[in-house]
This record gives sequence, structure tokens and C-alpha cells, in this order.
Amino acid sequence: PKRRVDNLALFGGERLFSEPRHVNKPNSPPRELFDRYLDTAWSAAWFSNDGPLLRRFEARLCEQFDVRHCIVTCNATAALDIVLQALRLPPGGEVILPSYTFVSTANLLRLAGLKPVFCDIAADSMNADPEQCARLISSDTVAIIPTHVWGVPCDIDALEALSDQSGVPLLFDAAHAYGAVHGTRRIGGFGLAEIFSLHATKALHAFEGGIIATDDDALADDLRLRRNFGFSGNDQVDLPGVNAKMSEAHAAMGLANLDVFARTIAASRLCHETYEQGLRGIPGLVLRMPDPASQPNYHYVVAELDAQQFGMDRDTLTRLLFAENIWARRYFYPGVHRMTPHLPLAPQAPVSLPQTERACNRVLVLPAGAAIDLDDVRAICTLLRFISENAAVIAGRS
Ligand code: T4K
Repeated sequence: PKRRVDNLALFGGERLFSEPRHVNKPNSPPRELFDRYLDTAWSAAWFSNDGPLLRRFEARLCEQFDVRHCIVTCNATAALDIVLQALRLPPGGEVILPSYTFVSTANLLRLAGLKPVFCDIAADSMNADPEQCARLISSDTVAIIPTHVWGVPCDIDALEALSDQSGVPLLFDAAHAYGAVHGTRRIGGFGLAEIFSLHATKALHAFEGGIIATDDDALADDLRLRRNFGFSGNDQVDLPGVNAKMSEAHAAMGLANLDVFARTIAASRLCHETYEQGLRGIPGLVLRMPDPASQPNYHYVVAELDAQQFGMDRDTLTRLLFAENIWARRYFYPGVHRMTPHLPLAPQAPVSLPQTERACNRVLVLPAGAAIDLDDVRAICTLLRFISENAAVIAGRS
């Protein structure tokens, strides 16, 4: 442990870790489990295009989410892309989404000729504020796409009511929310469709991948065509689809990770609890606590830093941590509405999203998940406490 400020790596001391500690080291199922699935694809020499492993994966997801269709894709961005195409939204249409989310959705909207309209988040949940969404609805609104940020379910009832009243389709970005429930229903069963990411850094992953969960039969049929170039037969192409397919190797990883998911959650929860204990009482450093009622996956450890109380701003702290090889991240800084492709065109005034900006300036996502060593977590907590106790001196020097 560091005993003097000079021991901090930023000031020339030895790094706490010789290798980077990442926000989400990917979860690895037992190798034999993955191999067993992969072997079946190997012996059948069937590696892609709606293969048997993909079908098994989709069937298991349907059962879990209690939905009629799960369309699995090569990633969540491609999944949302084909959903937007399937909805045939009119060019120039407005889509309401939070700015406090990953940039992928807004990018897709721009590429599709749609207009992102950014809503602010509710301070308590960091999710799209339904009242704001209601105020932003206009005659040009064609969709609403809130995100279950950090796996915390949105205010689903209010958003579904808004969608019902306005007739505007509601899609959920459920990239972080695999495993969570709202009331008695799994996330995956709400809105017109919910879209999950199976990226390597996610709670459930398939190296890369995405899931579209929906109860809408016509939408599902359309999406299956769009995932595969629009083919409905060997030489019959019904619509201009893309290649959004998932390979059998990826499906093997998805299935293997599904098999061990209960263990994954238990390990992630232990990691979260280790942080809760280790950071307790540090002034100005507050962990966001998952609500056990929503059966969280505990995949992210999200801290909020009050610079005044902590005695140092979030970005100085981030620099100190990076120097120690702790790659904590300030997601989703600076907010999508402040990213170059999404800045308002002059002379329009910049959008004001105070809660989004507050989160962007305070959030620090710490290395976590099922794959992290708990001794590393304890060492990170000890370091954070040391930094907090010496914040004034350190801030002065850095
Ligand atoms: N919606 C939301 C709300 C999302 O968060 C995302 C993706 C999407 C939609 C779109 O889903 P996909 O189309 O990706 O399926 C990462 C992920 O690449 C991205 O999937 C994720 N969200 C986002 C929140 O995080 P970056 O730019 O932060 O990735 P990167 O390379 O900096 O990796 C994060 C950390 O994980 C680094 O410290 C390195 C470490 N890492 C990464 C990989 C890939 C590993 O240790 N091992 C690995 O294999 O976006």
C-alpha cells in the first residue's frame, strides 16, 4: 500500500499494478464448456447462417425473457440498425433518447437520416426522465429509445404509458440489463422490442453480439430477413437487408456463458459488496447501489464523486488511477449531445441537459465484474481511501 504521497505513480512511485485493471475484464466460462459447444459446430461443419447453436441460443433466450422472438445478431448496433430499418421511419423523423448513453444509437439515427432529440436523465436513476420525454414529443416524433443505464430498469410504466398515449413506438436499449427484472417480468419483455449487447465487456457476452427481444411476429419476420441480406429463399431477396448474422463460434460462447450465468452474477455481486465495504465512509465518493428488487447483475461498479467533499475533481482522480494502471472510466463523458457528430448546428443554442452534465462530470466506473480478483478490489479501495485522506496535498501537487 501507498504510505506517502510520493509513492503515487503519478509522482514517480511504483505502479500499484504492473498490468492494467480494466472496467470489465471479460467473463470466461470454463474452456471445456465452450469447446464442447464449438465441437458440435466443428463436426457439423456449420459455422454461420442461422446455425443450430444460434437457434439453441435464441430458444433459450426466448424462454428466459418469456417473449415470442429473440433475434440474435453480430452486435447490438447492427441489431438496432435493422430494427430502425424494419420500422420504416420517415426521413427527418425525430427520435427521443437520453444523451447519457453510449454513442452508438445517436450515430445510427444520424446515418438513417433521423434526428436525435436528447432528453435529460432523472438524477436518482440516471435513466431517461419520462416527463422530459413527454415534453419533447412533437408531431415529428417517430420513436423513443431509452436505455436501462448500468442495468437499472428505466421508469418502464411511465414510458409505456407515454408510448400508448402518443402512439409513438418505444424501444429499449437493454445493452447493460441482461438478467434484470421489472416487477415480475424480465427485462426483454417491454416496449415494442428490447435490444441487448453481448459485447465481450457485458455481463452476458458472446465475444460480440446483440439480441432483439420482441413479441411482435411481423417485426420478427422482417428482422430475420434483414439480418441476412433480405433472403427469403436461395435466390429470393425480399428487401434490402444487411449482414447482421452471428456465427456459431459466437453462439457457442453465448451458450457457455448462459450456462454459468448464476455463478457470474454471484461473483459480480461479491465484487460489488467488496467495494461497498472498502469505500464506506470516504467523503464525497458515493457508490450507486443496485436495487435488489430488480435482480441486478452487479456488473458495473459506478461511483459518483463530489469534488468539494472529496477534495479533488473526478478527472484528477482518474489521472491518478490510470497512473497506477487502474483504468477507471468516466462513462458517458462528455454526453452524446456534446460529441462532434451530434453538436447542434449553429446558430441553435446548445441543448441544456443539467442532470446529464452532472452525471458526466461526476461518474467514475471502477474495474469490476465477475472476472476481477477481489484482492485487487481491496487494493483499489485502500488506494482510494489513501487518496481521499491526502486529497488536499495531492490536488495541490497535481
Ligand atoms: N448501448 C449501450 C448502452 C452500450 O453501452 C453499448 C455498448 C451499445 C449500445 C452498443 O453495443 P455493441 O454494438 O457494442 O454490442 C465499450 C464497448 O466496446 C461497448 O460495447 C460498450 N457499450 C461500451 C460501454 O464500452 P469502449 O469504447 O469503452 O471499449 P474499450 O475498448 O475502451 O473497452 C473497455 C475496457 O474493457 C477497456 O479498459 C479494455 C477492456 N477490455 C475490452 C475488451 C474488448 C478487455 O479487458 N477485454 C476485451 O476483450 O466501449
